[in-house]
Amino acid sequence: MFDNADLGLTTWGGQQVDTNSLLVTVVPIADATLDGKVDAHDFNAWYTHRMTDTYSYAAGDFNMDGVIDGLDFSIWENALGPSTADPIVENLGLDPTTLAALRAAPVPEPASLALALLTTPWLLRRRARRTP
Ligand SMILES: [Ca+2]
Ligand SMILES: [Ca+2]
Repeated sequence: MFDNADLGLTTWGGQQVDTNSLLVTVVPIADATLDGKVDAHDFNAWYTHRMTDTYSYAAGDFNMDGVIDGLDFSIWENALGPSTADPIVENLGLDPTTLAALRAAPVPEPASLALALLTTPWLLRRRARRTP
């Protein structure tokens, strides 16, 4: 249950509401914005009101202990979950299929390349001596 005095919504579920309305809904934990997902907007609600005394879930008091603090941040962070995004895909703009192909491609080891470069002249000299 949420106090619309904290949210300031004018409509809820297609009906008009005011600051005296109490809103009843089921939301994921740490969903301060009541939009059904936990994201940066919920963090912003917590960040804006951090280190203040309030029982407002919409302001970021996710454990409803009357203060918005690091415990509430931890609840938000845990609700956010581990990131499934690959930073290489995101930063370089590669599609996941191309990245998977690049990762699967064999890469010659530097030691093998150096050995090949060092022995090639010796092999060529040896072959030259054998040819009449
Ligand atoms: Ca949200
Ligand atoms: Ca709290």
